[in-house]
Amino acid sequence: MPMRHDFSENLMSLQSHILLEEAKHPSASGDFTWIISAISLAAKSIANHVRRARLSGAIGKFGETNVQGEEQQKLDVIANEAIMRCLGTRASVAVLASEEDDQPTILRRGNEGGKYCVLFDPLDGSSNLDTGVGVGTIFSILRNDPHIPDAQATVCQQGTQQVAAGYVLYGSSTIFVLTTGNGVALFELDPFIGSFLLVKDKVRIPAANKVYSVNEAYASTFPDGYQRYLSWAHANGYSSRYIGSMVADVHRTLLTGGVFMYPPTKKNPEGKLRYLYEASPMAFIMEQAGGLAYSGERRTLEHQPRQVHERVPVLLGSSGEVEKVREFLR
Ligand code: AHM
Ligand code: MG
Repeated sequence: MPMRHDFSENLMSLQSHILLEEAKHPSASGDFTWIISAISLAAKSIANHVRRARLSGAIGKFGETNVQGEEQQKLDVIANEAIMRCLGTRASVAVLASEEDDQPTILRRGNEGGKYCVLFDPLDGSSNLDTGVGVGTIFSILRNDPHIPDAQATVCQQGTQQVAAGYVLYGSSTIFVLTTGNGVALFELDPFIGSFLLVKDKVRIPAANKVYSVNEAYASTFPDGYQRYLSWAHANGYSSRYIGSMVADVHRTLLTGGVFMYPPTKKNPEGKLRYLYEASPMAFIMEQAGGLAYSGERRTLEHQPRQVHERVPVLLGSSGEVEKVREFLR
């Protein structure tokens, strides 16, 4: 009797997934596949460093502050280097912009080529590293306009212009979440074969879940609307979850629903999170999963940044929960 195989459960790597996506666009050149493969290589290297951080002495401060005035951890620097080294040699990358670097790095100008700009936060939530809490890499891919000579002006694009966005969560497992504007796909690193394997395609965020995620210690300095929302949530059976690592908090919100917020505070009147490589890619992922993302009155994706490290307020998550918060903000 011939053997029967179940092809519905075939293994699909991140690489194959991207190749399949590209095949849907007859004009695609494969450049994009190279970029995602570089990010995935960097992610595996970073995951390895994060997993062995204490054993290899990579825990703790690097001894310098970055352009945002934040103290760099050793692993911030290691992660930044890993991404720069993996992406720097790809011919399709024109500009790289990192949370850790003052100015974007121009790799190729004008007719030297380079179709894309890659913006990233190499290791978000790194102040949590010493305690073994999940941290992550966030990235956003934009098209490069070779006619704009200035790197900052090149990357200051609205979130709606993103070609792709994603994050890698270095948690109890290493998770790669990606959108290219055609839904959200979730991959998990199989450490034994060294590949990110597709776990779930077309991820959808639940429309509602009575959970909010915010640093409530700052609540007395939030604008009124947020304070009224929190009082309402307290009276209406809500639960709170806050890790203090955006990638981990957003990932939980994506899978189980609820709302994640970083409102304006007294210390950070514009909010703390950076637009181009934190708020905007996460907003793209949320919307592609059926959720919502706002920065103030405006959809986060419609915000026009003026500076590479610009900060915006963040409100994202389940459509029902985000709308509820917005009722209080009006
Ligand atoms: P970082 O990019 O310097 O790591 O800062 C961003 C992190 C986010 O991961 C997290 O959502 C936020 O800072 C937490 O800030 P706070 O400690 O003020 O709640
Ligand atoms: Mg960050």
